[in-house]
Amino acid sequence: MTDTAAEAAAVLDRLGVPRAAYTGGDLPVRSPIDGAVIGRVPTHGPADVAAAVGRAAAAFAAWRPVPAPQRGELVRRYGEALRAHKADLGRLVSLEAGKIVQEGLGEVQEMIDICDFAVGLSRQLYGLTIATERPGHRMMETWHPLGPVAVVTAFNFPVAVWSWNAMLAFVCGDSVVWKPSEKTPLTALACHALFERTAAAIEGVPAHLSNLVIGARDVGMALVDDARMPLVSATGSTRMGREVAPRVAARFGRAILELGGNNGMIVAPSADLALAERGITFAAVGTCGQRCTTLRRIIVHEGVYDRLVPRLASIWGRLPIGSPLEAGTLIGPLIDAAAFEAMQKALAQARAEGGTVHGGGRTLADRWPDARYVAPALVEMPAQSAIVARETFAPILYVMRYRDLDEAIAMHNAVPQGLASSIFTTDLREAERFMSAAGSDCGIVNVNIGPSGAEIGGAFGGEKETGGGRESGSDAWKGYMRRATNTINYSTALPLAQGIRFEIDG
Ligand code: UN1
Repeated sequence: MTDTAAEAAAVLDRLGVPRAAYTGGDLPVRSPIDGAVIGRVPTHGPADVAAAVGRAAAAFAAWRPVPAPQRGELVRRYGEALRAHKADLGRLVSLEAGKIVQEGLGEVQEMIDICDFAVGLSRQLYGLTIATERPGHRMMETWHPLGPVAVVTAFNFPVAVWSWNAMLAFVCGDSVVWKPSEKTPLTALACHALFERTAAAIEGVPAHLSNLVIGARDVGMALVDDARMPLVSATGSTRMGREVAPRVAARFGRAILELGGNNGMIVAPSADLALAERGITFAAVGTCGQRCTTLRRIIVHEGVYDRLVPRLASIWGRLPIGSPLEAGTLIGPLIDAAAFEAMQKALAQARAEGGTVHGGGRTLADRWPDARYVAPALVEMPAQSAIVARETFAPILYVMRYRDLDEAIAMHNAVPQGLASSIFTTDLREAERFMSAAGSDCGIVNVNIGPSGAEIGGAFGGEKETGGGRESGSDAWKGYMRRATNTINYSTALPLAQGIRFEIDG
C-alpha cells in the first residue's frame, strides 16, 4: 500500500466511513499526488438512483413540516461536526483532489461558513407583505420547501459545493441526492458519513435526508431526468450544462447551473502593481488553475505591461511546485493525465495563434511518474484569439495589452463565459465603470482583488455560458423553495381586483 492509500484509509476510518464503502468496488480512485489507487468504490446504476430518489422523496415529506429553526439545528450540529473533523476532512481533500493543505482546510472552512450562514437563514426565510388594491384584504408571500434536490458536483471543490447546496436545501426543508464527481467519491463518502451520524443523533430528522449516488454519466442523467426532483443544481463544464439544462427544462424542472468560467482581470495604469502581482498569482495558479473562478486572462494597460509582465514571468519561474502535503508547496498536481493533455493541447494552440509561452511543461515526472505536476504557464498573446476564449482547466494565464478602458472592457466581455472578473485600479471612475451596467458582464465583479476565492456570504455564479445559476449566500436560498402568493379577505364583501364587476342579477 502506498503512503497516500494508507493515509486515506486512516483518515476515512477516523471520519467514520466503513471499509466496505471504499474497498472492493468497481471504481478505482486515484490520488493526483502520486497516481496511486487509494480506494475502490462501488458504483450505482440508474435503478439505484431511482431508489435513492424515492427515499429522498419520503424524507422530504417528513422534513418539510419541521419548523425551519429546528431544521437549522441539524445544520448547526453538522457545522460542529465539521469543526471537529476539519483537519481530517481537509487532509482527505488534499489526498483525493490534490489541493495544498491550506486550500484543503480552506475548503472545509467554506463548508463551516455556509453551515453558520444557513443556521441564521433558518430564522430568516422571509416573505413580503404586499399592499393590496382591495379593502379588507391582505397580501403576502410564503416560502415553502420545494422537494428533493439533485446536487451534481465537480472534482475541484469536492466538498464545499455540495455543502453550499445541501445546507441551504436542508434549512429550506428539502432533501438532497448528491452525485459527486467520479474522481472524488471518497470525500463525498466522508461528508455523507459525518452527516448521517449527525442526523441520526437528532430526534425528528428523518432517515435518508441526504443521499449519495456514485457513478458516471448515466447516474447523473438518471437524476436529471427524474421528475420527482424539482431542482437540479449542477456544477461542472459548459458541455455538461448544455446537456442538463434542456433535459431539466423538458420536464419543467428548475436548474441552478454553475458552469465554465474564463475569468479576466484588467490592470489599469493606476494599479498598485505590488498588490496586483499577488492577486494575479493566487488567482491564476492557486489550486493549480483548477477553480472555476481561476484567473485565466489579464488585460494589461500598455503603460504598465513592461513593468508587470516580466515580474510575473519571474514569479512563474520560481513557484514552489510539489506534493500538496509538503509544507511550502503552493502548486500541487493536476487532477489527472487527461487534464495534462488538455493543457498541452491548449498551449500548442496558443503558440500557433502567435503566443509566447513561459513555463507550462511537465515537472517532477521522475519522482511521480504516475502523477501530473506542471509548471504554470504565462502566455503573452498578440490578441484575444480562439484559445483565449476557451476555458482550459489548468494553470494557463493569457496576457494581452490594451490602450483605453472601453477597449479593455469590450475585450474582457468578448468571451462566451461570464463568471468572475476584476480590475486593479486606484482610479475611482474606472472602478465604478467596471462595476456599472456598461462594465463587466460577469456574476462576480471585483476591485483590487482577484476573481477567485469568493466568500460564501455573496451569491455565487455567473452569466452567459456559466449558466446563470446562483448558489451560496445572499438570497440564493430562494432557488431551493417555492413561493406562494397569498391573498386573504377579512372583510364581508368580495371586491374583485382590477375593479371588475361580476354581479349575478336578482
Ligand atoms: C468552483 O471552483 O467550482 O470562489 C467554486 C472560489 C471558491 C469556490 C469556487 N470559493 O474560488
